[in-house]
Amino acid sequence: MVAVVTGFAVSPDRGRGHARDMRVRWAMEELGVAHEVRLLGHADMKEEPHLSLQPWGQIPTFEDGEVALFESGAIVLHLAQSYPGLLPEGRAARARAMSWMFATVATVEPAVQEVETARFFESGEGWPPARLQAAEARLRARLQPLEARMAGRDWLDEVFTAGDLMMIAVLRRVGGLQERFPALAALVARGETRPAFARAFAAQRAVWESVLASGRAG
Ligand code: GTB
Repeated sequence: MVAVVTGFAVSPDRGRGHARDMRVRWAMEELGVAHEVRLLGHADMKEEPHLSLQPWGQIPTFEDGEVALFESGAIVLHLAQSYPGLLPEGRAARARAMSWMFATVATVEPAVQEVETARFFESGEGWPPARLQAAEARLRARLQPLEARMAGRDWLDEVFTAGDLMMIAVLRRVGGLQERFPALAALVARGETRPAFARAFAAQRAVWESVLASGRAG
């Protein structure tokens, strides 16, 4: 049996690998999990059977035999616990890796998303400059301690873990990282050079290339 993950049929990220199926695809490539991707249009996402898998009609979801999951962090954690390679052996190091996973989705990603919402998704909706600046300041406050932590390190902890994978997937969406947070930009670059990342990126990119070729890009 092959695991199935869902992704956008026409991704608003235009093939940049910024949507949350990318982290699941990447984790599966790191772990050697055979999988297929079920591509969904917007209407498919908001009706059954997808709604039974994801209450808000979002991607990604994950199905593997009797396991059906939503929430990208939960999916990556499930994968990391099911196959060796993304969580260290030692109990303490394993627990720290999970902390980084939760820190990504609970502490860093909301700040990234708030800035994205203001800058891109709701840019025409008159966000007052002061509110945008406040969102930018909240994001900086999340990223500065991470930048400091990365001094002299390759990864967030001793070895590459699911915590790095999650954090890198989110940091890729931050504009001007190289200029403002060079150590985080280096972390992202390190992640992006991993063969598993390249395979996952190419797979989602191929979906966008076929959208372009078929004239459905909009
Ligand atoms: N907490 C959930 C998770 O981590 O799985 C959030 C899932 C989620 O936000 N999914 C988004 C979705 O399905 C796609 S990834 N949105 C459609 C909807 O809600 O109707 C978010 C995303 C979208 C687009 C870009 N982009 O264009 O760069 C980046 C990220």
